[in-house]
Amino acid sequence: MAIYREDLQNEIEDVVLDKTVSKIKRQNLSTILKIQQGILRAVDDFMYKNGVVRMMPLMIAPVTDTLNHDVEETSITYQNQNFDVMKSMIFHKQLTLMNEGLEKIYIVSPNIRLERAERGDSRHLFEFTQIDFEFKNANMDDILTFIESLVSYIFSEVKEKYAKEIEEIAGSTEHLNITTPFLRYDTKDLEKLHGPDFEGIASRQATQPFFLTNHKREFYDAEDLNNRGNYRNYDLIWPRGYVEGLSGGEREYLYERIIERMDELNSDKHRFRSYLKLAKDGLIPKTAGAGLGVERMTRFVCQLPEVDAVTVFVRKPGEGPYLF
Ligand code: ASN
Repeated sequence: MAIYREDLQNEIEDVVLDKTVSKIKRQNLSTILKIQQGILRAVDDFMYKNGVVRMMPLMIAPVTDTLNHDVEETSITYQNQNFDVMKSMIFHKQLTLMNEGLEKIYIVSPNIRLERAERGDSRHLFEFTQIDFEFKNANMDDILTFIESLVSYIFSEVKEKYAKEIEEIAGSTEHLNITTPFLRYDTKDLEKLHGPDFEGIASRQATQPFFLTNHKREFYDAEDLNNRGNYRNYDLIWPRGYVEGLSGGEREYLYERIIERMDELNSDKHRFRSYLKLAKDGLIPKTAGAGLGVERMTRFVCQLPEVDAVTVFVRKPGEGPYLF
């Protein structure tokens, strides 16, 4: 008997539907979500205590993060204008700090990056949330110190309030015993030492979080003008093989510098014409900041190999069909 396309489609969807229901009903989900809530609560608490003002997230915008890698493009038309889904609020963070009364801001920011199926690995989701923050007149050292305090606070809070849940899911809370300052490595040095998989190797060897500085990537991350070809940006790397959990940088904010970086990276200047006008008028403030991946942090706290193991609904690239 011939199997019709539609029958096959139905059969596949039934299997996926069963998997979806099992994922929602799985035994450890409530524990994971409680721990994640503890993380977010600690973040809000820490930001509040440190005078970092919360703003609400945007989900669509005419310009958004150019990213350092290729994703599937999508466009939403609203009032005859093209909007992109929010890949990160980097430009919105910079512009918000034009306001004279604001020095430090953060957003619990949902981001959509329609990753290609090849990114269907243990650490990518095509939709995720980052704690995205930006400080006026800050430099790399200020931000790295802030991250150390933020992470220490979150871990000590969740250890205190959710020890039972973390032990249940991760077997212990030992991985949350961290000491600051975190070590700082330059990508160039680590690459010399370990070769192309330097981040993975260093993460697997480490038992403490560490910073990886100096990545050549998006035009908005500042180049080190005293050391051209090097960059004033950074990632926080989770130890025990959990790899990158945060990225950020000092920003380019001067018109000539932005143009130089955009030329280098072949960026679409027309798309950024309004941003460039502001830069030309000297209106983009000098800032630095970073974004901390919520699901990746939950994954580390819970010591789960897959980031998609912390989500309620499947958001792993290349795992379609997606039913919900
Ligand atoms: N949020 C990141 C930052 O502040 C940017 C990103 O998510 N690509 O640098």
